[in-house]
Amino acid sequence: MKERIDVIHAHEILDSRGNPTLNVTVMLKNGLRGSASVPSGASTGVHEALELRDGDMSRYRGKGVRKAVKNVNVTIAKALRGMDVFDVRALDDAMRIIDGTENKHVLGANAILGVSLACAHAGARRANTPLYEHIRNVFGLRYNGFTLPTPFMNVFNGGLHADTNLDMQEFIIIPHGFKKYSRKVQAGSEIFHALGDVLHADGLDTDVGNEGGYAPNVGKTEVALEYLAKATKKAKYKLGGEIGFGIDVAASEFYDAKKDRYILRTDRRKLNGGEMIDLYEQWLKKYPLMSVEDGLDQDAWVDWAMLTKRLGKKMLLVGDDLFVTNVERVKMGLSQKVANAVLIKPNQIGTLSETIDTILLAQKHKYKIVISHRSGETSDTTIADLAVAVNAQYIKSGAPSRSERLSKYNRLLEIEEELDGI
Ligand code: 2PG
Ligand code: MG
Repeated sequence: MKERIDVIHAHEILDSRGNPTLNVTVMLKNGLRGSASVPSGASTGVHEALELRDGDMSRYRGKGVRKAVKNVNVTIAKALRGMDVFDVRALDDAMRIIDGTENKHVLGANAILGVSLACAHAGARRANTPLYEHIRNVFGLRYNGFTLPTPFMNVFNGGLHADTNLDMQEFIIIPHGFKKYSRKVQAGSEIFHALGDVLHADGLDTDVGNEGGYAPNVGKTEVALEYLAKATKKAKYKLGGEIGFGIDVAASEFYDAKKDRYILRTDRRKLNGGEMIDLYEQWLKKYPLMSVEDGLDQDAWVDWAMLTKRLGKKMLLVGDDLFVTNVERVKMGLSQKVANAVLIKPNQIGTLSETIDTILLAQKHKYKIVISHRSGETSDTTIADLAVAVNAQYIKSGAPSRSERLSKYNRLLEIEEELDGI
C-alpha cells in the first residue's frame, strides 16, 4: 500500500507547563489526516537533540516555537510533499538530510519529531490499523504477540519538577505483581490516594508537581521512600511482591563536576560516585527498590560501570540522560558494560525511526525498555502505542493524576480492551 502526503501543517500550542510547543497535522492525498504534539523536558541531558526555541524575549519569555513551526510549514512540508506516508524511515531520513547536523539544530528536533509522529498517525488512519500495529508494520518489527507495559508512577515529585527541597527528581510506584495492566493502574491509583492521606495526616503539602505527584518538603531524601512504604501498606498492598519502588535520581542536575561530588542539599551531604552507590545499596536493603534511573552523572562512565557491577543483577539501572535515546550512546554503554535498561524519549533523538533503532539495539542486548513521557507534556498518546508496538516492559508517564499524564495510561486501558477483544 502507498499513500502520498499532500499538506503538512504545524502550529504553536501550549504544553502542560504553559510553554509553547508544536502540534503537527499531516494530510494525505485521499483526505485522511493524522496529528501529533511534541513534549518538552526540564531536566534535559546535555547530549539530547536540540529543541528549537525562538529566543525572542518579547513573546513567551523567549520560549516561542515559531521558527520550528515555520521550518515544518515551509521547508519540511515542501520536501515531503508527494512522498509515501508508509515509508516513515525515508521521511525521517529526508528531514535528517535537510537538517544536516548531528543534534538537529537547524530544523529543530521538535519540528522534525512532530512531523515524524504525525506521519505515523496519518499512515495508521490510512491503513485503518491501530497505531501500535501500524508502527510494527512500517518498521517490519517481529515480536510474539502484543504485551502491555507495567506503569512507573511518579507519585513524589522533586528536583526540577516541583518547588520542594528534594534534590532527587522522582519517587516511583511500580505495581508489577499483577497480571493485567488495568489492575496495575488500579493499585497505582489507590496507593497514590493513600499517600495523599498519610501526607495530609502528617501536616504535609499535598499539592502536586509537574508530573502529578505530591511535592512536600521533607527533612531527608529517604523520608520519601518511607512514605511510599507507608502508603503501600495503607492501601493494603504487599511491598516487594506486588509493589516495587523506583527512583529517577536525575543525578546530573546536582553533580558538581569540578569537585566530582553529588551535592545533596536535602541531606546536607556531598557524596562521590562510590558513596552514591553505597546509598542505593543501603536503600535496597530496606525498601523494595526495583529501579534506579540516572543514579550517576550523564558522563560518569567509570562510576556507571562500577554501579552496574555492584547492583546490575539486583535491580534495573536505567539510563536516561546517559543514553538520550541515541544508538551511539547505547553502543558506548554496551561496550563499557553500563546499565541494564534504556529510557526511551522520542524527542531526545527527534525521529520515530531513530527511536525504533535505539530500542532494537537495546533489546538485542537484553536491556529492558522504559518508554517515557517528558515533564512538559500534552494530551498526545503516541508513547502508549509505541510501548505496545515494541513490547516494552515499562512505561513512565507520571502519577495517576493530571490529564496529560493519564492520557497515556488511559490509552493503554483502551488498548488492553481492544487486545482482549472486548
Ligand atoms: C526524566 C523526565 C521525565 P524531563 O528525567 O526522566 O520524567 O524529566 O522531561 O524533565 O527530562
Ligand atoms: Mg530521567
